[in-house]
Amino acid sequence: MKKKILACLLILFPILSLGVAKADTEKTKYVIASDSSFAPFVFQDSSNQYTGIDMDLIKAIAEDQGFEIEITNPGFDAAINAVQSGQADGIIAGMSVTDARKETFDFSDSYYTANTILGVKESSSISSYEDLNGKTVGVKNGTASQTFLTENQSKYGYKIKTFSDAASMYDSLNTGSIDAVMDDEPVIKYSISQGQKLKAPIAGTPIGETAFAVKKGSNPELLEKFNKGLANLKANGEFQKILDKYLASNSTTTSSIADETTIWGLLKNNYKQLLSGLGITLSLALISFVIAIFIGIIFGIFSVSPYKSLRLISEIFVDVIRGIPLMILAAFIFWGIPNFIESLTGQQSPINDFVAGTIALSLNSAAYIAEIVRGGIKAVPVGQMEASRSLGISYGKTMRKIVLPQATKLMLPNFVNQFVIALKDTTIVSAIGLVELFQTGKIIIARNYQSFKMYAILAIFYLVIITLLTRLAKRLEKRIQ
Ligand code: ASN
Repeated sequence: MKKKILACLLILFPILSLGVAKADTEKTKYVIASDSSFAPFVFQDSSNQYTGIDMDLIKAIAEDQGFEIEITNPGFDAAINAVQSGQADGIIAGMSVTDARKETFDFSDSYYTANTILGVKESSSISSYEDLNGKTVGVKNGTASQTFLTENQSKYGYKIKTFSDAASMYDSLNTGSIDAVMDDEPVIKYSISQGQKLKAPIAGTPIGETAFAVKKGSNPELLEKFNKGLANLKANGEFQKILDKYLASNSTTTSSIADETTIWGLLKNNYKQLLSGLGITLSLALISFVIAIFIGIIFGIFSVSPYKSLRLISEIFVDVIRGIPLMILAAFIFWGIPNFIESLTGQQSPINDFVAGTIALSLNSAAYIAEIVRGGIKAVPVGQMEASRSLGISYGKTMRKIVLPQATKLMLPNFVNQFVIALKDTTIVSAIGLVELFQTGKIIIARNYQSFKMYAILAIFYLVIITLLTRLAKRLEKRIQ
């Protein structure tokens, strides 16, 4: 068994490291990761651009200090992972400075002080922590609020439910599957000011200063530039202007909740984003499927080879890949491997999320395709191979000319099936923060809380695409048959 595992790591490692690009030692541009929905710190405005205190602040500091930035918004937990694995250079996401975090992050000077606070539905009767006994409180994974809840759980006897993003958390509160949420005070208060039917019955508890962070020991110059820039902006009044823009009671920045209450309004405001998400979903599915067919056929043919070693390699590949959930495979490639390489070489080795997603999906589908190919070949009666070999025709030629043409016909319907599965599986890959169609929808919901309509739109998008593609594939299949 040990040998098997070692052999499969040897096979997988070169494949996985293909997509890994070495980072430049001299940085001209910094990748900054942030939350996907944490208004007023970071959220999408009505034209789908990320805005908020954090976005304005990091842009102003970059301009003040003369460096370039690229911002990604995968969500808080994913942003933290991105910085720890070297996918991003820094994180700005209303992030609280805590002692535990100081072990793994270096923090800038503080630019805000936030409390964590309990949010409940307007109609809720919860008015103290004691009322939470037996109730369920939602919280975003990896946040300071989660630490607060965990530390006080035995005292108040509530259950904790963790979410990977704000959208699903607030949705669950709205639908009643959880009784309360714990989040930063400015965030809950901002939602209330934007018309969300929430209230905060208990005074907030301090969770620390809010600051920008880099991975401990890396990018010290970026931290220094941030601090210098922040000091300059505080001195020239720019910083206060940014705060006022989002926090003052007459603040004019609103998300476009009002015009997004109908399906038509949702589509009208977000069609560009949805189409771009759809483009990513289709590219992911198609590219990974082509690669998967290639790898799958090779391993499928290995699996029926007269050579035991080839059969063994194929068996290991299929067993390992089928035995690992796709989401873990994607997280391993996107966060795990760069983290491992960095710990070995000391060099940041970020891998693009699309590349990581494509590799994960390709490997996953390849394992199933290898099985389809094996089944197809096995379904061709052995007599045919024997007859051909007894006529003196080589194994390779018999495979190519006699067995494979018949097997292919048998495999076709399964290929179509596998493609549909691969297309649906793209949604799983959104876990690494890749903004494909599903993630696009979740980001939109995080802004307007229209989960019923938005998920209905997404379901219809997938249904239409999958129906069209299966029809097309059926036609092709008929022609080939
Ligand atoms: N305030 C949260 C934390 O530091 C950050 C967030 O949810 N974006 O954990």
